[in-house]
Amino acid sequence: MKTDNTSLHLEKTVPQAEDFLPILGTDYVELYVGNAKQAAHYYQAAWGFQPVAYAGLETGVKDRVSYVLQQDKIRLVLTSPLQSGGDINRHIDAHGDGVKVVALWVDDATKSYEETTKRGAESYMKPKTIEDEQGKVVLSGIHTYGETVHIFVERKDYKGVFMPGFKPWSPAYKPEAAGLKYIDHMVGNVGWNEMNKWCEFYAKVMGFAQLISFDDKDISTEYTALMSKVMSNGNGRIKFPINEPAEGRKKSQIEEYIDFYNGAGVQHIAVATDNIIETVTQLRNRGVEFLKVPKTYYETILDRVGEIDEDLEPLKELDILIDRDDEGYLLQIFTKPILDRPTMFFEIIQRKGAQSFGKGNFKALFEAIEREQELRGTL
Ligand code: TYF
Ligand code: FE
Repeated sequence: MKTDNTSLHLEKTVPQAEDFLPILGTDYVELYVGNAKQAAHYYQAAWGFQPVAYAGLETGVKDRVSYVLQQDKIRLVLTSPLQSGGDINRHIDAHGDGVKVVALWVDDATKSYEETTKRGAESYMKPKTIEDEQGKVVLSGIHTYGETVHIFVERKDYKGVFMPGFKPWSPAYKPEAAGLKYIDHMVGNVGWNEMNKWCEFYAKVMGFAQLISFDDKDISTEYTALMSKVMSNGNGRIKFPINEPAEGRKKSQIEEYIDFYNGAGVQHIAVATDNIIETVTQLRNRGVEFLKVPKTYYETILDRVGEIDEDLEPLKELDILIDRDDEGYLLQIFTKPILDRPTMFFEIIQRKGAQSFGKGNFKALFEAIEREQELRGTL
């Protein structure tokens, strides 16, 4: 595996001025889960998310329940069915708990829908306006990989806590936040040889461009057994790496995901902090489990990344990984899968200039994942 610091650059296939899909940021991420009440408790207790809004029987919704949680700019919606049958149950049966919606915050949800569907996006939801005393929200949606969808959210005329249909939710239990700030990137796993198709989807349908952080010859199949490209929107606020499995010595972690998720889906959500030592200490104390790297990783790390602001000792203690590119360095760590199925996990990332994704850590990271696969007997 080569770990050279090939510079990261954006191939501007779409000049900023012509961005037909301006995105302000990630609006929310909705997971379909088996038991939203308990999932909400987990994200509060373990991750420090704060309760925001609720929809369910008490608000006149009969078939489902949703909890909205927030930490700084990161908003999660946890939704469970209240009845048998229907799309949510079917989604959970097929995939286990997982991300259904990656919602994107836009100024004009109608135009976002028109621009993307006319370029070939498959419609999920025609533009619709929902209203209450706090104002109105316009929503529209398109399909992406697997059963995942993007919903465009236009909320410039809305003052409420989340959106019409939800009421403020303020339970007495409010554990302290853990320093998570915003979603840095969200990664999709797609099937064999499907990476280019989905990268083209983001390029053609959504006007994204590829961030080049390495080229094909840098990828060694010995450890990685995957291929990955990063797609980014015009203003760089949205970054979607796309992985596909590759033939390696052992079963690709991407293939393991696809087997257990029953298809393509969101593999990891990377959340940014500006103090990773503090954040990871908090999360560990609250029961979040992270991948371990051999302590030998730290023996040569400073030769590879040079000087850093942090003391090495706490990073080593917490299994935090370090990488450098020509713009700076980054600190990152990965949780074990957060579900019983070996599917979704989280990454905690602190960027100190570097805009890449930790290529120099791939070998250590993938070996750590392989050790977990070994324990599961899925290699
Ligand atoms: O998002 C990324 O590209 C990094 C590295 O299966 C990575 O977080 C890539 C593939 C993967 C796990 C992590
Ligand atoms: Fe990542």
